Amino acid sequence: WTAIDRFDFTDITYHRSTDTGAVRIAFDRPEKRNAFRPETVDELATALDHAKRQTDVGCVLLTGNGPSPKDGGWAFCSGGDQGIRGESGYEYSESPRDSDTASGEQNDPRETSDGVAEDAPENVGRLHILEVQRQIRHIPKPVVAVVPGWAVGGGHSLHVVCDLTLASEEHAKFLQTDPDVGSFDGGFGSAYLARQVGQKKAREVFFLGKTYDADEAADMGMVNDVVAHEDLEDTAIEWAERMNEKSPTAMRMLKYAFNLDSDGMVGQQVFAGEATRLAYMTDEAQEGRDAFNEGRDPDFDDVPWHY
Ligand code: 1HA
Repeated sequence: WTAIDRFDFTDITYHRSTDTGAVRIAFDRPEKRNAFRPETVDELATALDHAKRQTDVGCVLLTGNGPSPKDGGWAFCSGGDQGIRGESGYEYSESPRDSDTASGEQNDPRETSDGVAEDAPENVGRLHILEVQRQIRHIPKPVVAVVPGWAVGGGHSLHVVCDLTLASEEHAKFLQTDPDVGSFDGGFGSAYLARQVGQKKAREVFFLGKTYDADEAADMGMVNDVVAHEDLEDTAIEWAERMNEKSPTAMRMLKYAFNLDSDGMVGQQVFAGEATRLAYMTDEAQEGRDAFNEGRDPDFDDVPWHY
């Protein structure tokens, strides 16, 4: 792996495989079981957006660094950081508003009379993790959840949203605590989980809050494979290699086809966008474009009505 160091990430690490065409994005707060705070989610969004744009990268591995220096525990992600949850949501550790006013500097022309820069992001107390879920759904390449330990709460929902899940035999554990902490992922985390494991089992996951080990999660249908902890990352790379050998267009269309069923008209829009991209590459579409630009009627006479 080579570190992609153009970003100044503090809460995640971001690497690119030197020879596989894969990137590895990892939560890097092991002492908190890789819980995410607003900064973590913003970094994740940036890394996923970057990964999306790399036309020679065919697979994203999403994982959690470990073990914890405190107690040796492993985690994929334990969801929202409960320690920074304010009265109306999750808060940035240093509010841009607070730091601006605290600095006492009043000379920035962007600042209003109360010393707050007009374009400074406000501490809106919100985790944009659902946007990250949508990024994972829509990134045109497979995203693999590589689960070395706990996948809990919003971390559990992230693994559910990923295209594939690979779990550590010894350390992976799956648990939904949302209703214990007054939270509820009423979107993919629950409804899409039900499509994976069935309604009764999904309701059990949320309503009983049992902990499942890797084998139980695989039997349930929400984990694709279970491997020895020491083989976890090598297996993930093998999967990435395997997927990278396939036709990029076919893989993209398949991912969007699988999504369509549960994405409604947004799914149709994404799938149709890809169909348009393919159609634009034909002589037929280019004749339409050229005719317009040349101010003449299009000539589709040679285009067969395929059946
Ligand atoms: O559901 C959503 C959302 C839904 C819709 C829209 C947005 C959403 C945004 C977020 C979420 C959520 O993620 S809600 C669910 C939030 N997460 C949790 O409720 C999990 C809380 N953690 C645990 O249940 C347990 O810690 C654990 C099962 C993950 C691990 O247990 P273990 O191995 O016994 O370790 P433990 O001693 O509990 O934890 C180790 C350290 O990590 C502790 O810190 P320390 O005492 O050493 O200082 C612990 O406090 C910390 N830690 C673990 N999880 C979190 C955490 N700190 C902050 N936030 C955490 N989530």
